[in-house]
Amino acid sequence: MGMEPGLAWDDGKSRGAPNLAPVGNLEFVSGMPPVGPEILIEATALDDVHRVAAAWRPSAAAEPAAKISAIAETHWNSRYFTAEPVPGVVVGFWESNNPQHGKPVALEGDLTAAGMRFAVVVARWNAVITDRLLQGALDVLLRSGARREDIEIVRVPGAWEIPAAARLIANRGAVDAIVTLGVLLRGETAHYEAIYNEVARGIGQSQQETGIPHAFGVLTCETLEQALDRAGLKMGNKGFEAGAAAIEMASLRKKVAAEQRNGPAAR
Ligand code: DLZ
Repeated sequence: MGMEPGLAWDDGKSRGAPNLAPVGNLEFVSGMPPVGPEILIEATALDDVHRVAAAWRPSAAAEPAAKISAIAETHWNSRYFTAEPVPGVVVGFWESNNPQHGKPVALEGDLTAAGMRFAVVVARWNAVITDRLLQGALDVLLRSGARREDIEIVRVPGAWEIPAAARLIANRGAVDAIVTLGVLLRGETAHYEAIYNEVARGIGQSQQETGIPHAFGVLTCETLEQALDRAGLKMGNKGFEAGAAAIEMASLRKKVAAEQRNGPAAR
């Protein structure tokens, strides 16, 4: 049905197994008061659902009004009513009072860098650009809560040297993520394709083999102007974006480790 399992709950009196979809939640339950529906359907506009259910009820005039209950507050911070479209089949409809409720359960990193350590490996070649990328990366790391003394800046001659330096740092440890920054200009770089392929491959390989997130902030541009646009002018600052990706991946890594220790309840 295209749904993902949500977090099951059990409050001692009743229990449920939610199945979440981006705009819905069909839940099989037991022990629900007062008339004991076994299916709960989450709604985003409960009053409309109540109106439609009342209008749709077959031969509405003949059916007793009790077949559809009034909307009432629940003890779980929601509003709720039940309907019995077929005798013996009771369906509960509910809407949470919390607008964040029922969002799909996702494991994702956040942008909190407090307590994390970073290395920024930055090429000196095309320094007019890479200095701006570095400022962007430092900006997001510091604004997200990293301490200046927990950010190590590692300078290398050119993009070619970035993978080896990143690998040295990753092997040494004592960092939660590495940001790599450089600029390769097609017009000015002999064997441009070969070099950027190798730089990208080497950074990716270091990340995969060490398990430490490596954010990729190596620009590959046709011209200096294009590179400037990506270093704080027309097209944002790719150093800032790489820094944000490093924080998010470091955070994700910590969360996965916490789940391994404590189980998914840590989400
Ligand atoms: C040699 C070179 C050239 C031609 N172009 C660039 C470039 O556009 N961007 C960059 O970061 N580095 C360049 N380099 C230097 C190489 O990356 C490397 O530092 C040298 O070949 C020394 O190994």
